[in-house]
Formats: sequence, C-alpha cells, structure tokens
Amino acid sequence: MHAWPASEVPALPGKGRDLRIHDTATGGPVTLDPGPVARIYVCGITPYDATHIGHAATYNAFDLVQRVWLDTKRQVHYVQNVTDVDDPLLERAARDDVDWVALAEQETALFREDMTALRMLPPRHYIGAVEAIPGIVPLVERLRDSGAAYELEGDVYFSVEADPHFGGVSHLDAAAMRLLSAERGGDPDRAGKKNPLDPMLWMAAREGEPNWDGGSLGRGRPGWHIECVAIALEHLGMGFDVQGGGSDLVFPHHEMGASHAQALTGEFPMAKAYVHAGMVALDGEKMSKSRGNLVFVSALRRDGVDPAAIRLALLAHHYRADWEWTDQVLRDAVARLERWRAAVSRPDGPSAETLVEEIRAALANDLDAPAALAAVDRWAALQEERGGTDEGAPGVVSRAVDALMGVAL
Ligand code: 5CA
Ligand code: ZN
Repeated sequence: MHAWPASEVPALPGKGRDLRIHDTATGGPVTLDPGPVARIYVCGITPYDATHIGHAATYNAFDLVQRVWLDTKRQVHYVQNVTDVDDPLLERAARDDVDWVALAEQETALFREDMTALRMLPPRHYIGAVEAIPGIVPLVERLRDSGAAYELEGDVYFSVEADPHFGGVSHLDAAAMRLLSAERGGDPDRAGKKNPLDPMLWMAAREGEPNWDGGSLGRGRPGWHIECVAIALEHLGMGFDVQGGGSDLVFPHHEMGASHAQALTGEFPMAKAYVHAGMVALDGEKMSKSRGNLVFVSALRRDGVDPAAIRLALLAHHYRADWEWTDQVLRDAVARLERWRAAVSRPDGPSAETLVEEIRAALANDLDAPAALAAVDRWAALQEERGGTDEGAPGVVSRAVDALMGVAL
C-alpha cells in the first residue's frame, strides 16, 4: 500500500537527546539506544470508519518518538499496518450494505489525508493485512508444525502455553485476560480450545466471507495478532525498538504478538519497548467506532479548523494520560496557535537557544509534550511583553516547533 507524503522536517542547530520512555512490559522507563537506524512498528487502523481524535492522539505520540530520534541524527525505519480484513470491517460493510474492499479503501484514503494534514511522518512501509497474507501463512504453518498451534474444526489457534513468557507484556491475571479477550476480538467461550485465551491464527473460510489460499492451512483469512507479527518481522526483524499503539492494545494484541514471535524465534519480547498511549474519551466514554461517540479529524477540517490547532490540542495532553475531548480543548489550542503565530511573525525576539533545549529535554523525557508547549508559551509571552533583539529567534522557534512537534506556524 502507498503511505502519505512526508512533510519536511527542518534541521535544528545542535543535537537532541536520547529518548527515555515508559515501557509497559517492564513497567518503568527505559532509555533507548537504537543505534544509527531506529526501528518502530505502530499498529494502524481498522478502516471501517473515519479517523477520530483518539486515533490521532495515538499517532501523534509515535510521531513524537520519531521526531526525537530524527533530532539525534538517526534514521528511522517506521512500519505501520492497515487491518484491511477483520470482523469489525466485514460487519460494518454488511450492516451498511457496501463492498468491504471499497469501504476499507475509502477510509484508508481519508486516514492518509488526515495524517498528511496533521503533519504525521509517513511509514516507510505501509502494509495491509490482505497483502501480508503470503507472509502470514508460512508463519502459521511453522507454529502448527512446531506444536505451538493446533487445529479446531479447520481453524488454527495459537497455544498460549507454548510461550513461557506469556503475560510478560501486560502482567494481567487470568481473569482480567479472559474479560479483555472477550471484549477485544477473542473467543474465550468457544468449546474445544486448549486454553480459553488462545487466539486464532487462521480462520477457515466461512460462507459469504472473503478468503484466501492458505497453503496447507486451507482457504481462510488471518487472525489479527499474527498480522502485525508477520509485518513487523518481515520489515523490521526481531528486537526492534518500539511497538506502539493505544493502551487498548496491551492485551490481547501486543501480548499475543510477543508470544507468537517468541514461539517463532525463541526470543522475548519482540520489541525493546512496548509503548502505549492513553485513551481519549468523549462524553465520559472512550471514543470508539463501536460506540459511535466520535469526533472525526476530517469533520473538524471540513469545519475549517486549522490542522495545526488539532495537533496542538493533542500535544496539550501527556500521551500516557486518558483525557476527554471538549470544545474547550479545541478553543484553547486555537488561541495558543494564534499567540504563537503572532510571536514568530515579528522580525526579532528573545533568544531561543534555551527554548530549543527545553523542548528537546521535555520530549526526551517520556514525550512530555505539555512541558514542551509550556516552554514555547513562556517564550511567546516574553515576546509579547518585552520583545527582543535576536533576529534569528522567531525562525528558530518556528523551525523547532515544526521539527520536534509537527506544528507548522
Ligand atoms: N488495526 C488495529 C491495530 S493492529 C486497531 O486497533 N485499529 S483501530 O482502528 O481500532 O485503532 C487504531 C489505533 O488507535 C490503535 O493504536 C488504538 O489503540 C488507537 N485508538 C483507538 N481508539 C482510541 C482512543 N479512543 N483513544 C486513543 N487511541 C485510540
Ligand atoms: Zn497491530
């Protein structure tokens, strides 16, 4: 699949700091040392509805990760998937009596537009589940042949007991896992499974549903977790730096992915850091396509909201916090954007040297974007109150805000 166009990342004077970030698997901060090429996999959308603010907040967090790395003069290899075949997509297409392929293409196209408008850096490899099937099938065959997977009425399940580290990403107990499994695409109550938590790797063809050649597995379609494992291993390899997504992916998705990869390679976990963004709510409930309480990025753009203001609204919240979208959040962001634009539009201003270091320090410290915004606010307030004589300062500020946070002033 093609991704979206890259917005330019301006070069800044000096060099950024190494990223220290909270890792769900170890439960604490890790300082990543990725070497010259940092590798990151971020779970992409299931394209059955438009991009909402919750999605955008999660992608904003991982865009910041990349901008911090780029500022340390590293290259970044970024991979993202599109879950372009799965139950929720097929169910929505059936409900609305539309073709599931057309629905997925239409919503993926809209996602690309939203990401471009928000200045999110594009992945080098943007891979759909359907196009990944030829890589998924041999992995499932290997898992089955090694005894880590088993067949049940033609479907193939992964055996969580095959992984001695199972639980090492989420650290949840069995009861909590069972509840989440039922909520998030699993089938813990299906009779005949070895363990209720075992996730499906390959679903045998069902009447009226799309299916593909699965070699010795028979015709069918892939499970959700193996999709991301196959794409990550093919395009990044084992032991990449960050696997990212919202906190609703900790279990089962990232747990099962790490287990699949462990059973395939003997290594655990697949990523050096498991990084999770908090959930954005609307009217007191998690924003979700299934609940329908959504604020779409595309709808805000259609209403004339500047994408830079949307981006500032996301940046005003720490990525790990759960937070609520309100009209006030957007009003505050619009006002901040106006103040910053006025501040950088003058021919000179207060020195920006310490400001760039403050933004770098804030973001390197577990992506503390609110602290970075506060630092820019202070510079803009000084500019408004007293001005300054540094002719380069407004340019440096606008380049720093763009390079490190994707906000075009
Ligand atoms: N296709 C899978 C990942 S492989 C999926 O979860 N798709 S999704 O469309 O449901 O979500 C896309 C990303 O947005 C995921 O990282 C998910 O964790 C995140 N996300 C979904 N809802 C919210 C929300 N309300 N707040 C923050 N992030 C969210
Ligand atoms: Zn995923």
